[in-house]
Amino acid sequence: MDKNIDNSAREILRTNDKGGFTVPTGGLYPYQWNWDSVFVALGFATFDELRACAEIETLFEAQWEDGMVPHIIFRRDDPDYFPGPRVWQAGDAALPTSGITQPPVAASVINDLWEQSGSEAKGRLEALFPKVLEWHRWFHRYRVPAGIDAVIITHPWESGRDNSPEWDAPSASIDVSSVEPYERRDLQHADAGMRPTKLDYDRYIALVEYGRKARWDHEKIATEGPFRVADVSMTMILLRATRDLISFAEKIGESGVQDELEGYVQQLERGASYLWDENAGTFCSRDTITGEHSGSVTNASFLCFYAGVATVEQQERLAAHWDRISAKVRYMMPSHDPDDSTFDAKRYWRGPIWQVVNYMLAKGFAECGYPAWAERIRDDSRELIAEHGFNEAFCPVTGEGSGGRDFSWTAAMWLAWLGED
Ligand code: 9WN
Repeated sequence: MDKNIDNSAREILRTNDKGGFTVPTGGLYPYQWNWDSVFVALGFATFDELRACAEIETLFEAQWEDGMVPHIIFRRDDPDYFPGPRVWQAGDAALPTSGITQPPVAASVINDLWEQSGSEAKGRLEALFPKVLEWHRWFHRYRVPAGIDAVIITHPWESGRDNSPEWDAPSASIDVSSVEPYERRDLQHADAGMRPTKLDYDRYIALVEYGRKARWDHEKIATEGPFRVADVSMTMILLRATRDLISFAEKIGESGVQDELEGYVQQLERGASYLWDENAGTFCSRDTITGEHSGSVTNASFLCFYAGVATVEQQERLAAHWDRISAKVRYMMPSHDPDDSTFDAKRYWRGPIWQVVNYMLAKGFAECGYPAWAERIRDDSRELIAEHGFNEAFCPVTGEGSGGRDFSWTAAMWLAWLGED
């Protein structure tokens, strides 16, 4: 273990800790984000397991009555971020939130944390079980339509992979003509060449305005909204999380939900088939309005291993992509295919590496009989942090940091996954 890096990682979590919840980084993201907090709990657990519980508990404090856990919680208004609570107009007056969700990694992380925790933390994690279950039910009520069986996102931000080229075609028909004037704040904190474009932002805001006008009625948004894409990462993550929720339920004696959860697993396995693009030889997202596959090979395509869902033939096709991509970039795993014309090594989810996705990938590879891939991912991830610091993301060609600095989930990944010998 490198003690200096360990100390810096803990220091970042302490600095970004705003009292029971952590911001992803100062300035650029001054609020609590959903999947960031859950991954951050893994980092806290390495030195303070009760603080780890608090991170997930504060996230679930903002859970909506219908079960949705929102993607941002606005505990106080902060001019550093746009769009803030006044734009979203969601959640309740006491705890304003955004109106959309993010990848449901909670069940998987809680299941892992429970295994390693003492009795007090175990009890607090068990108390989260019904809340996590309600969130999974929300997905199945609103976002996993029969016949598609994969998870639909209604805004690119829900995927957590904001400007992936996977959203380019499905976003093209979003009407941005009536977007109210706005001022971006992200560009005050990060290089414009690393952030989404103005057109991307106009579309993001058009979708927020659509949802606000629909009063965040998710039944309407998911059946009539302008952006309804079956997302490969959401589907693989929810599938994995459901398997982990079944395992957690067994451990804590919650025996009444197994059939329901097994039904969800079967449905999401069918959803994975819906996302398989035979032509491109990969799992990828699919526009449910046009039926078109994105045809893209992304880091999310490889989450099929984490979800335990690829057949032998599918694994062979993905292995060919792995060989091609790993020969092309210095560091694995880029968020987008370097052979694709839309690849952009520094711009957010169009190329850079994200440590939290690498963490899930390595887990899946190790479990599915690809130890060399898991090791490559881990070695590269360690080197990126050791050489370039705790960046939001990293260029897969040079290793250079991109986006925000002193990033909470990158620090957490070091502590929970990369720092050990
Ligand atoms: C919008 C906080 C979040 C991450 C996302 C990442 C980025 C926000 C933004 O930052 O998204 O949600 O403003 O760019 O794409 O995965 O949760 O770290």
